[in-house]
Amino acid sequence: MALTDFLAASDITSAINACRANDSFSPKKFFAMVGLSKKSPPEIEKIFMILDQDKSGYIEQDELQLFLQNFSKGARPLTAAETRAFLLAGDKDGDGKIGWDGRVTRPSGSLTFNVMSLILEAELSNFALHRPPVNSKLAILY
Ligand SMILES: [Ca+2]
Repeated sequence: MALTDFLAASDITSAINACRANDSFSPKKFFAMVGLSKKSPPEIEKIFMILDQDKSGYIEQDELQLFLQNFSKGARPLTAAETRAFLLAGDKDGDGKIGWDGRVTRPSGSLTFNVMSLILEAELSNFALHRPPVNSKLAILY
């Protein structure tokens, strides 16, 4: 299974070209351009599994750094700053890696306000289709 099974090659090319310059990568913009924003949760889960190259169940920093190369082999690695920003946007529980279920398991006080709002924004888009378990921190927030 490859990402090109889910995404249009022309969209991938445009998205990769749009972030050619170092430090021009924005996860949100990239996801929109490549068509990921329009995918259903089961499709996104399959894509997640491709990005999780070592099948650890999480996308760790080294996998994030090579994120673009999943889409196009010749793409550049993300810079340290981009990798860190991406991790902050997607690491919903502050454990230093991005998980698929993304439940908030730490007290919200351990996260800065900015990170929290990014998390909530990301969670809100999932929430309609993926209701969190009643005992999760997230369920309390809602
Ligand atoms: Ca992994």
